Amino acid sequence: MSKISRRRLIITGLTAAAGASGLGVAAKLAERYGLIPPDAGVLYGAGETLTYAAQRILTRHSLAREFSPRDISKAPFANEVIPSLSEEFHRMQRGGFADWRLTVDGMVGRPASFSLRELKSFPSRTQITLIACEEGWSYIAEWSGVPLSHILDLVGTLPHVRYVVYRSIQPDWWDSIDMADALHPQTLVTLSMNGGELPVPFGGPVRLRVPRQLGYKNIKYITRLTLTDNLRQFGKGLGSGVGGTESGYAWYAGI
Ligand SMILES: Nc1nc2c(c(=O)[nH]1)N[C@H]1C(S)=C(S)[C@@H](COP(=O)(O)O)O[C@H]1N2
Ligand SMILES: [Mo]
Repeated sequence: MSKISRRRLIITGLTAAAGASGLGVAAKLAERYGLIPPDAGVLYGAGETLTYAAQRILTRHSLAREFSPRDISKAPFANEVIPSLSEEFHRMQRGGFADWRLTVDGMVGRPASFSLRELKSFPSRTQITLIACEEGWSYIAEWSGVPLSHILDLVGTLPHVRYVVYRSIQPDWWDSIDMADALHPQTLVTLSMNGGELPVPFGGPVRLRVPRQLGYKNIKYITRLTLTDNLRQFGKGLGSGVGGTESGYAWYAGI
């Protein structure tokens, strides 16, 4: 069966099942095709599964909208960082983040740890996109950085990997994305904003920008990427920390 007709079949099936016999059947279909988000069955259950599965089938390759330079917000809003940054962070900040490392481990062929200088030497992509907080505000900015896919190529992901877990220097702030988002060209290990250094309030020196998902998936002060085939071993096993599922927000926050 061709890819398109298989896709159409799955989505028709999901929609019909949700309409006719309720979301439970849709969830069963999604399970058969490996489209279950890690927080399904907890707060959102079948409804979340349907959203995630439908988006994955329909928009796997779609791009988040990119804007033109005149759309860039004059006064971008930096959300308050809670808890405040540690003394370790400020020590590195005083040293121009020369000691900052991004460690990549888990299901990779060649675990690695990159300095900021190394990250800056990698191929870079620049894009003007919108970031939207679930609490209602949004702004548009230009972000540059290394496509996450490039870093994954460097370390070599193992065949059965399913998620990238990304962690911040703030231990409670971590999240994860599936490989469709991890390999997506707009998912950036972000190092710069509006043409300059990425300011600390906006997540500098290193932030993960996932422009196809809501603000809380865009974790600031990234220090570690872990490739895995299951999320149960991280935190409460729901795929994210205080910014996401542990506070009742959906793991998949596609926009
Ligand atoms: N490490 C860390 N990452 C974080 C947060 C945070 O407090 N700490 N806040 C999140 C939330 S809830 C949102 S909406 C966005 C806000 O991004 P902004 O400050 O660029 O507006 O960052 C996300 N990433
Ligand atoms: Mo947010």
